[in-house]
Amino acid sequence: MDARDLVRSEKLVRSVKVICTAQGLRSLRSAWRRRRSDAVGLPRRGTELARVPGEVEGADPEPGGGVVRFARSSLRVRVTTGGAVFCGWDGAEPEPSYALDGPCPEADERAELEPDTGGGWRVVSERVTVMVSRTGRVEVRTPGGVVLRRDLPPRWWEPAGAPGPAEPGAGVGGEGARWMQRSEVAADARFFGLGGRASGPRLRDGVYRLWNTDPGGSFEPGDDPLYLTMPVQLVVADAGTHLVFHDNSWDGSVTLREGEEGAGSGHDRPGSCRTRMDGGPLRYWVIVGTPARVLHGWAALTGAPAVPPQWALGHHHARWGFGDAAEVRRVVAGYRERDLPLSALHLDIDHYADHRVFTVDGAHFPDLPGLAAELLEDGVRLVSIVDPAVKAEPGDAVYASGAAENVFVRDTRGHEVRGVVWPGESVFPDFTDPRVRKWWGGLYAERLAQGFSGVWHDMNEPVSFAAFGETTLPRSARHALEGRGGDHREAHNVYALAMARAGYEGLCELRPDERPFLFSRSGWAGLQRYGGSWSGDVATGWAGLRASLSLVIGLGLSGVPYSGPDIGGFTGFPSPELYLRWFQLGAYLPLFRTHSAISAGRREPWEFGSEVLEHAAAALRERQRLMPYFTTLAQLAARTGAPYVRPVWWRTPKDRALRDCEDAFLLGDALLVAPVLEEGTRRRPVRLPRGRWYDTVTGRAYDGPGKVVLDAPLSGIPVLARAGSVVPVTGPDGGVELEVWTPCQGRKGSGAGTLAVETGDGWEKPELLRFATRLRDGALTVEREGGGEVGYPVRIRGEAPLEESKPPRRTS
Ligand code: NBV
Repeated sequence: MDARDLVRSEKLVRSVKVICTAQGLRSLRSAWRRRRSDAVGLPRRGTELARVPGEVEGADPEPGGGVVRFARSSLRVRVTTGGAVFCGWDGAEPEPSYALDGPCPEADERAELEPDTGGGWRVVSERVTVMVSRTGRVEVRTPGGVVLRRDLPPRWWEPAGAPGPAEPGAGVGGEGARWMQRSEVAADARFFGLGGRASGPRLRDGVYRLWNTDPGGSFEPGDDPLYLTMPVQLVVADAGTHLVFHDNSWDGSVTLREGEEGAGSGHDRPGSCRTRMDGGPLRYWVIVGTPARVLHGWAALTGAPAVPPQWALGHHHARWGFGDAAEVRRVVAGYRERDLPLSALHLDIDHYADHRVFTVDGAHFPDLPGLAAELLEDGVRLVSIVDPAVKAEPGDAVYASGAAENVFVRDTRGHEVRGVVWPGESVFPDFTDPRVRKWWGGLYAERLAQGFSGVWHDMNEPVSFAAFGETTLPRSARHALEGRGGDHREAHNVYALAMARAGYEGLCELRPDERPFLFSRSGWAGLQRYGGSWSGDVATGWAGLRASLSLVIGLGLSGVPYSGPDIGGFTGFPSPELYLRWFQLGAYLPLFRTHSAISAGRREPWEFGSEVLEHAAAALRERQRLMPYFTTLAQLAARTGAPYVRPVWWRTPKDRALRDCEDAFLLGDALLVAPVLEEGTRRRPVRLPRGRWYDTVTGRAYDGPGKVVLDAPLSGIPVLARAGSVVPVTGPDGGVELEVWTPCQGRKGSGAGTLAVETGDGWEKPELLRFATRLRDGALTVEREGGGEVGYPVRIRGEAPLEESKPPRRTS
């Protein structure tokens, strides 16, 4: 029996135990109910007819491109002002969309539809050319004519007698057809993204399902799908980088196959990607450019990432199972007495009365507002878990108010859909209804009154326990879908996104002077507008540690830059070494949070012996020191879409060795972090992008591209700084200082860095100060771009000290 079998049989034993309890019986009943409602509520898939577009018949120009007509379909191509290209089959338009932030971007009037040789059509624009063949093959090319992506003619399977392709918008919000499209990319291309995936960040050959799923128990690399899927992929190849987003929230899958290069024979096998959807429109966006440009374009389309309040960039501590206020006080005192910085403490479902959302267990937490105020004196904020399920009981105040307002999801017969979650039999608000979002947002007033400073959305895939079948709502459950109407097949993947919107907008209204702090387990394209995410229930083990890094990088490349793992893993008992390595990685990730399950071991840094405590304390202090850098990265993410945590190929996507490197990352532009992901490692190879890099502990210089082997003692993981970079840090007196890493000598001897001048946790947009560094004839200068005083103390690091002509010592 291998480890996976063991986990499976443990899960089986658990389900048997669960079924023998009252809650178990409820989940058995609920699973039957779900099966029954789908049996009557879902249309039967009878005879289906397959369709392909057929031969081209003509084209009609429109601003930004036009519509190419085929015998059995049509394709709209529209280049928009930011350079993003929209392709919509069968009359699909960019709107309505859950992903887009506000109205669709304007068409780029300069892009025009022109006839092409061979009966096809093309749209030429500044950054991209789209070629449409006679049979509906679409090629996206660089302005130089290199093909980045070739989408083969799609295929639909539609119920006989369903709305035909001639009906504009068929399939948007309606029954529509299943469809499949195969695409080809360069043989050397690598795939990234698709939301939070445990095996990545490079997405290898396999089928990746698009259906937000609680894996149950915990997950490891290989478990797929997880809580937060989204149909957005980033494809990185020598010829260029592009992003493709299928704006469709139905259940589906993406099958990826990396290409093969013909070892000089010239016969390359292209990489391929097959996207299948169970319904909904076939419409997609393509954005072409450098990784930075592409992510910028993606944020322009789907919204700027919310900037977390400053305190949310510090250390958070959580646990499912803090028994009472006294335990919370003890934990916070433990941090204080050991002089360990702590920004926030999270209360899980056990602080609720009988697990009911928006309540407090008064016996164990008799004066929560008082506790919150007391902790705040120590600079510690309280964050509350918020689950979407509401106990279906007339005496429950939230249920009563929701029932009166008619906010809960109903089945096809008009009855409330009942599921089972922590409080027992529960109902689910329909967040796809603006009216319901407003109602739900108002409920956060209770959380604020209890003294909470932020919220943590959980179980919002949404989960409803089931003894068999899917642990979610019936697919036939009805949803408002912004007034269009539809069912759970279309609403499932956007449920958490809409819940995040409800929470975010509620908090903005209730506390207008402060930026909300919200992070959510599930979500979809656009989640970043409202907050971040976290890894969910990652299994404790070295594999889980690796998976948690993959998730953070993948989410960042999918547009959600703020996330982090449960440090130490959600389940079980990490060894002191594993805990420490997880902690050291977590200190460089946006959400820096220790957390664990109720049955798991403790995660306080002092629980693992004095050596771990000493090194964890050092990691905490380093995080504190880097706070101005993290604040700056949060602002840059909001303005440019660039994630804080970037793959090592971010600036050099043509470096193939870097494209395959998954065990290190760039934190902003300046730092390269190489965590320890294997037991017993005390030295590790680090692949460097081009340029000079300094070991931040020894100050030694290394020149990339190439591989170096660096010490990784228990006291700290390797972190390198880019030559010439300016890293804003907290100085010894508590003020901001600029850490300048000596640029290279000579022509290439320059660098830069940014500081976002902190303005508090309100909405004021901080000024961004940019600094340039230069080393000429041994003299290092630091200047503020645009003139003016540097205004901050400067500390030179690296091997060539100020005013010395000695070039930095080279090592390889
Ligand atoms: O609320 C309890 C847990 C929570 O601690 C965890 O972080 C979530 O991912 N929650 C899941 C529900 C229970 C999972 C077994």
